[in-house]
Amino acid sequence: SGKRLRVLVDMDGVLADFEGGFLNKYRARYPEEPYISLEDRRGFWVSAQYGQLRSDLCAKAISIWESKDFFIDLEPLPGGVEAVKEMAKMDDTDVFICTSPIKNYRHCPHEKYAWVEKHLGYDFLEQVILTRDKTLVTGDLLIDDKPDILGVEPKPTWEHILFTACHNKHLPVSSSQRRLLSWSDDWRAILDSKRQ
Ligand code: DGP
Repeated sequence: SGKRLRVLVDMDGVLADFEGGFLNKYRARYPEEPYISLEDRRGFWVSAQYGQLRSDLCAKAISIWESKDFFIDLEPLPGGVEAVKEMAKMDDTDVFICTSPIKNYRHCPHEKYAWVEKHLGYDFLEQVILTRDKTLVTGDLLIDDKPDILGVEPKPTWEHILFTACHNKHLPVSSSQRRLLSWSDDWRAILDSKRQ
Protein backbone atom coordinates (compact mmCIF):
# COMPACT_ATOMS: atom_id res chain seq x y z
CA SER A 1 0.00 0.00 0.00
CA GLY A 2 1.52 3.29 -1.11
CA LYS A 3 0.43 6.83 -0.52
CA ARG A 4 -3.13 8.08 -0.79
CA LEU A 5 -4.60 8.92 -4.18
CA ARG A 6 -5.97 12.44 -4.60
CA VAL A 7 -8.64 12.94 -7.25
CA LEU A 8 -9.87 16.38 -8.28
CA VAL A 9 -13.27 16.41 -9.98
CA ASP A 10 -14.59 19.40 -11.91
CA MET A 11 -18.20 20.44 -11.42
CA ASP A 12 -19.71 22.14 -14.50
CA GLY A 13 -19.82 19.73 -17.43
CA VAL A 14 -18.64 16.80 -15.27
CA LEU A 15 -20.99 16.59 -12.27
CA ALA A 16 -23.52 19.32 -13.12
CA ASP A 17 -25.20 19.73 -16.52
CA PHE A 18 -24.09 23.30 -17.32
CA GLU A 19 -24.69 22.97 -21.09
CA GLY A 20 -28.19 21.50 -20.78
CA GLY A 21 -29.17 23.92 -18.03
CA PHE A 22 -27.86 26.84 -20.07
CA LEU A 23 -29.73 25.86 -23.25
CA ASN A 24 -33.05 25.29 -21.43
CA LYS A 25 -32.94 28.64 -19.64
CA TYR A 26 -31.65 30.54 -22.70
CA ARG A 27 -34.51 29.21 -24.85
CA ALA A 28 -37.06 29.98 -22.13
CA ARG A 29 -35.80 33.54 -21.68
CA TYR A 30 -35.13 34.31 -25.37
CA PRO A 31 -37.68 32.17 -27.25
CA GLU A 32 -37.42 34.27 -30.44
CA GLU A 33 -33.62 34.20 -30.65
CA PRO A 34 -31.50 31.62 -32.48
CA TYR A 35 -29.67 29.07 -30.34
CA ILE A 36 -26.96 26.45 -30.71
CA SER A 37 -28.09 22.86 -30.20
CA LEU A 38 -25.84 20.70 -28.02
CA GLU A 39 -24.98 18.70 -31.16
CA ASP A 40 -23.59 21.89 -32.75
CA ARG A 41 -21.64 23.16 -29.72
CA ARG A 42 -17.94 23.70 -30.39
CA GLY A 43 -15.38 25.29 -28.10
CA PHE A 44 -15.41 25.55 -24.30
CA TRP A 45 -16.71 29.12 -24.11
CA VAL A 46 -20.47 29.20 -24.70
CA SER A 47 -20.52 33.01 -25.02
CA ALA A 48 -17.87 32.93 -27.77
CA GLN A 49 -19.93 30.62 -29.98
CA TYR A 50 -23.13 32.63 -29.36
CA GLY A 51 -21.20 35.79 -30.19
CA GLN A 52 -20.14 34.23 -33.50
CA LEU A 53 -23.79 33.44 -34.26
CA ARG A 54 -24.71 37.10 -33.71
CA SER A 55 -22.67 39.59 -31.74
CA ASP A 56 -25.45 40.63 -29.32
CA LEU A 57 -26.10 37.00 -28.34
CA CYS A 58 -22.83 36.91 -26.39
CA ALA A 59 -24.27 39.18 -23.67
CA LYS A 60 -27.59 37.31 -23.75
CA ALA A 61 -25.77 34.04 -23.13
CA ILE A 62 -23.81 35.54 -20.24
CA SER A 63 -27.05 36.88 -18.71
CA ILE A 64 -28.24 33.29 -18.27
CA TRP A 65 -25.45 31.97 -16.01
CA GLU A 66 -25.22 35.28 -14.15
CA SER A 67 -28.88 34.95 -13.09
CA LYS A 68 -30.00 33.82 -9.65
CA ASP A 69 -30.72 30.07 -9.41
CA PHE A 70 -28.80 29.16 -12.57
CA PHE A 71 -26.11 27.11 -10.81
CA ILE A 72 -28.28 25.61 -8.06
CA ASP A 73 -30.85 24.43 -10.63
CA LEU A 74 -28.31 22.47 -12.73
CA GLU A 75 -29.23 18.80 -13.00
CA PRO A 76 -26.61 16.22 -12.05
CA LEU A 77 -25.02 14.48 -15.06
CA PRO A 78 -25.79 10.74 -15.17
CA GLY A 79 -23.73 8.71 -12.68
CA GLY A 80 -21.53 11.57 -11.49
CA VAL A 81 -22.81 12.00 -7.97
CA GLU A 82 -22.82 8.23 -7.46
CA ALA A 83 -19.25 7.91 -8.79
CA VAL A 84 -17.94 10.66 -6.53
CA LYS A 85 -19.65 9.12 -3.49
CA GLU A 86 -18.16 5.71 -4.33
CA MET A 87 -14.70 7.21 -4.89
CA ALA A 88 -14.84 8.99 -1.54
CA LYS A 89 -15.52 5.66 0.21
CA MET A 90 -12.57 3.91 -1.42
CA ASP A 91 -9.55 3.08 0.71
CA ASP A 92 -6.61 5.51 0.49
CA THR A 93 -8.55 7.90 -1.75
CA ASP A 94 -9.27 11.61 -1.26
CA VAL A 95 -11.76 13.31 -3.57
CA PHE A 96 -12.08 17.05 -4.00
CA ILE A 97 -14.47 19.01 -6.17
CA CYS A 98 -12.34 21.58 -7.99
CA THR A 99 -14.38 24.25 -9.73
CA SER A 100 -13.84 27.74 -11.12
CA PRO A 101 -16.55 30.23 -10.17
CA ILE A 102 -17.51 32.88 -12.69
CA LYS A 103 -16.17 36.33 -11.80
CA ASN A 104 -19.66 37.76 -11.31
CA TYR A 105 -19.82 36.46 -7.73
CA ARG A 106 -23.37 37.54 -6.81
CA HIS A 107 -24.85 34.03 -6.95
CA CYS A 108 -22.35 31.51 -8.32
CA PRO A 109 -20.06 30.69 -5.35
CA HIS A 110 -23.00 30.43 -2.94
CA GLU A 111 -24.97 28.23 -5.32
CA LYS A 112 -22.00 25.95 -6.01
CA TYR A 113 -21.75 25.18 -2.28
CA ALA A 114 -25.54 24.77 -2.10
CA TRP A 115 -25.43 22.32 -5.06
CA VAL A 116 -22.80 20.18 -3.35
CA GLU A 117 -24.80 20.15 -0.10
CA LYS A 118 -28.00 19.26 -2.00
CA HIS A 119 -26.53 16.42 -4.07
CA LEU A 120 -23.58 15.13 -2.04
CA GLY A 121 -24.49 16.16 1.49
CA TYR A 122 -23.36 18.68 4.09
CA ASP A 123 -20.19 16.80 5.01
CA PHE A 124 -18.98 16.95 1.39
CA LEU A 125 -18.65 20.75 1.67
CA GLU A 126 -15.29 19.92 3.30
CA GLN A 127 -14.10 18.73 -0.14
CA VAL A 128 -14.93 21.85 -2.17
CA ILE A 129 -12.13 23.87 -3.77
CA LEU A 130 -13.16 27.07 -5.58
CA THR A 131 -10.29 28.43 -7.63
CA ARG A 132 -9.74 30.23 -10.90
CA ASP A 133 -6.34 28.52 -11.21
CA LYS A 134 -6.46 24.73 -11.00
CA THR A 135 -2.72 24.42 -11.77
CA LEU A 136 -2.05 25.54 -8.18
CA VAL A 137 -3.97 22.60 -6.70
CA THR A 138 -1.95 19.43 -6.20
CA GLY A 139 -3.46 16.07 -7.00
CA ASP A 140 -2.91 12.86 -8.94
CA LEU A 141 -5.86 13.26 -11.31
CA LEU A 142 -8.03 16.13 -12.51
CA ILE A 143 -11.22 15.00 -14.27
CA ASP A 144 -12.34 18.04 -16.28
CA ASP A 145 -14.17 18.76 -19.56
CA LYS A 146 -12.06 21.84 -20.40
CA PRO A 147 -9.46 20.83 -23.01
CA ASP A 148 -6.78 23.32 -21.95
CA ILE A 149 -6.29 23.83 -18.22
CA LEU A 150 -3.69 26.53 -17.81
CA GLY A 151 -2.49 28.76 -15.00
CA VAL A 152 0.62 30.15 -13.37
CA GLU A 153 2.10 26.71 -12.58
CA PRO A 154 3.68 25.35 -15.77
CA LYS A 155 3.99 21.79 -14.42
CA PRO A 156 0.81 20.87 -12.49
CA THR A 157 1.08 17.69 -10.42
CA TRP A 158 -2.13 16.15 -11.75
CA GLU A 159 -2.81 14.22 -14.94
CA HIS A 160 -5.74 15.84 -16.71
CA ILE A 161 -8.40 13.32 -17.76
CA LEU A 162 -10.58 14.99 -20.41
CA PHE A 163 -14.23 14.32 -19.58
CA THR A 164 -16.22 14.15 -22.80
CA ALA A 165 -18.79 16.91 -23.32
CA CYS A 166 -20.80 18.21 -26.28
CA HIS A 167 -18.19 20.94 -26.91
CA ASN A 168 -15.09 18.70 -26.85
CA LYS A 169 -16.24 15.37 -28.30
CA HIS A 170 -14.96 16.17 -31.81
CA LEU A 171 -11.53 17.30 -30.65
CA PRO A 172 -8.62 15.02 -31.47
CA VAL A 173 -7.15 13.95 -28.16
CA SER A 174 -3.41 14.41 -28.04
CA SER A 175 -1.63 11.07 -27.77
CA SER A 176 -0.70 11.75 -24.17
CA GLN A 177 -4.21 12.75 -23.02
CA ARG A 178 -6.66 10.22 -21.63
CA ARG A 179 -10.44 10.62 -21.79
CA LEU A 180 -13.37 9.60 -19.65
CA LEU A 181 -16.30 9.27 -22.07
CA SER A 182 -18.94 9.51 -19.32
CA TRP A 183 -19.43 8.24 -15.77
CA SER A 184 -20.38 4.86 -17.33
CA ASP A 185 -16.81 4.66 -18.63
CA ASP A 186 -14.17 2.88 -16.52
CA TRP A 187 -13.18 5.61 -14.05
CA ARG A 188 -12.10 2.96 -11.53
CA ALA A 189 -9.40 1.73 -13.95
CA ILE A 190 -8.12 5.30 -14.37
CA LEU A 191 -7.83 5.67 -10.59
CA ASP A 192 -6.16 2.26 -10.28
CA SER A 193 -3.61 3.23 -12.95
CA LYS A 194 -2.38 6.02 -10.65
CA ARG A 195 -2.08 3.96 -7.47
CA GLN A 196 1.38 2.89 -6.35
P1 DGP B 1 -14.74 25.14 -14.86
O1 DGP B 1 -15.71 24.12 -15.48
O2 DGP B 1 -14.45 24.81 -13.41
O3 DGP B 1 -13.50 25.33 -15.69
O4 DGP B 1 -15.53 26.52 -14.82
C1 DGP B 1 -15.80 27.28 -15.95
C2 DGP B 1 -17.05 28.07 -15.74
O5 DGP B 1 -17.25 28.97 -16.81
C3 DGP B 1 -18.27 27.19 -15.71
O6 DGP B 1 -19.18 27.71 -14.77
C4 DGP B 1 -18.80 27.32 -17.13
C5 DGP B 1 -18.55 28.77 -17.37
N1 DGP B 1 -18.60 29.21 -18.77
C6 DGP B 1 -18.89 28.50 -19.87
N2 DGP B 1 -18.83 29.26 -20.95
C7 DGP B 1 -18.51 30.50 -20.52
C8 DGP B 1 -18.28 31.74 -21.18
O7 DGP B 1 -18.38 31.85 -22.40
N3 DGP B 1 -17.94 32.79 -20.38
C9 DGP B 1 -17.82 32.69 -19.03
N4 DGP B 1 -17.50 33.78 -18.33
N5 DGP B 1 -18.02 31.54 -18.38
C10 DGP B 1 -18.36 30.46 -19.12
